Amino acid sequence: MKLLTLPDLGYEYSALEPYIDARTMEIHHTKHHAGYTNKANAVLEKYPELLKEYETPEGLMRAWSELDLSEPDKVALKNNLGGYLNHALFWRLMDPELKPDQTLRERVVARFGSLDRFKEEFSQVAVGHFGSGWAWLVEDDQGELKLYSTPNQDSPHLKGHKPLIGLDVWEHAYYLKYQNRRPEYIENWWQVLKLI
Ligand code: MN3
Repeated sequence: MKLLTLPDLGYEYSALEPYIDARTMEIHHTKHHAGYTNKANAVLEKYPELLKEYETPEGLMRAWSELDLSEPDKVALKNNLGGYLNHALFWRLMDPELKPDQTLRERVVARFGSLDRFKEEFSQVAVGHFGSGWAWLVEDDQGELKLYSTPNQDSPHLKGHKPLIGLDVWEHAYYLKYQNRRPEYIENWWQVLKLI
């Protein structure tokens, strides 16, 4: 793999208005996501062998627990590579041009009973997560769909799980528009989630 580059959103910062405001999107992408990208690269530049050994950032994240780095660098890589990957997925899920994934939708309905029931359960996980973190729908190592939250920028890849849907519940994702009203942000987020 190569050093990371901040991915383009592929759509305007204003494209998710009124549910997510343009100013929040711009700061989130150009400051937060860029910061995770740069800080992950700062670690990778110290350990160029990682770039040779791992083909993808996801593969590197999955192998994180076994990496032989100094403790501060290891923690920095978990936080910042996690932040890089989590946000790259998050932007893609909300791309107004994204076509819904019918296969995933059918799997979700089979697993949770209905799309509405899935949204309710996912929202409960997101609302109930204490502090900064993410709510996830993942495919676990047995191929099962699961819901849970992770603290900070911890990636489901750390558990060997494939993240399918992720919702950023850090205050930086919603505070300008919603202040402390996380449940309202989450309820509105379903309007901009295009994957299912
Ligand atoms: Mn964020």
